[in-house]
Amino acid sequence: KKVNLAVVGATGMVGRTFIKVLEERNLPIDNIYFFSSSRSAGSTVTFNNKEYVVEELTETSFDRGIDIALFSAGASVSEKFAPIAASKGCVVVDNSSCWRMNEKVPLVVPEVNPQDISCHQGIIANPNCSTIQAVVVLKPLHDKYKIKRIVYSTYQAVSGAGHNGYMDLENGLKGEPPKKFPHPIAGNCLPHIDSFLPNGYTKEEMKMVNETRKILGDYSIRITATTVRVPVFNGHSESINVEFEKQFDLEELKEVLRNAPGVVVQDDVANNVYPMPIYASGRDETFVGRIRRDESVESGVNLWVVADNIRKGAATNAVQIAEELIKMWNK
Ligand code: 11C
Repeated sequence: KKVNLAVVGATGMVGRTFIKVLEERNLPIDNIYFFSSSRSAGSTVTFNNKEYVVEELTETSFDRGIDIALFSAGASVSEKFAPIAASKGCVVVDNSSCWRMNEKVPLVVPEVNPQDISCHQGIIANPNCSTIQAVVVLKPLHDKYKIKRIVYSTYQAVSGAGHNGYMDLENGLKGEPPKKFPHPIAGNCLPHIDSFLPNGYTKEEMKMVNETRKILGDYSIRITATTVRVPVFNGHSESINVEFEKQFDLEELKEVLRNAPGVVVQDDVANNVYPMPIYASGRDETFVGRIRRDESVESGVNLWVVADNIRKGAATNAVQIAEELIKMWNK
């Protein structure tokens, strides 16, 4: 069966990447529609060499037999329009933070918990970018060695903050003051992503804690996080310290990661080989390296994990969810 597909938030950074990834992966699409806020409506996008006019998103946008809608237009748009779309029989794959922790909404990374897709009630949430790349690597290790505790420290690119974040770095490198971030990002690090919560953590940090547990389906894992914006244009990097319940052999652990879906091991320090954001940018895989035993605990490992936050961290993951849905329908 071919599907009718919609992209909501078609003109944003993730929206444009949706279009690229949809072209590359060649989904069985019958009709495709592009929506945005009234501000960008009327502009055009090109999909498979054909021009489409971006329509304003309204309450009647989904009254035309749309099977799947990929949303990336912010949490308030998702909050209002995802239930409307779902009520018309459309399955929403939502990239915002709005529905992720809702008990009725599966939070899915296809390499990790594809089985959760089948429980959807019209909305499937796409996790936060920094969570996605972490769990792709952690899932096979959790299955084999059972994770007890995770310490995340992130080095996140400005593209995660959208076009305005990107421009703050570009203009900051020319000496201009920031507009998006509260401080200059060029030549700087900001230990501050999203807003601060009463517990002193940022929302980004708590997303990593809560989403990781939900996706791995294990609320016994203890997790803490520090998330930092760094002057990198695209590609998030993460230092992940993991403590296991079981003992492990380091060579075997590396082999587990080499065999993990969506994971590429880049770990040859003698030749200066390790993952880096400038090379992960534009790719769909998650890269892991600097794999070494944490000698301060009984059974622990340190990992360096890098991925393209706009592709695997957002657009690619959402399109993979759509592919899984289509597979399910065509069974
Ligand atoms: C960042 N992770 O890098 C954020 C962007 O919850 O979808 C994505 C925010 C989200 O700034």
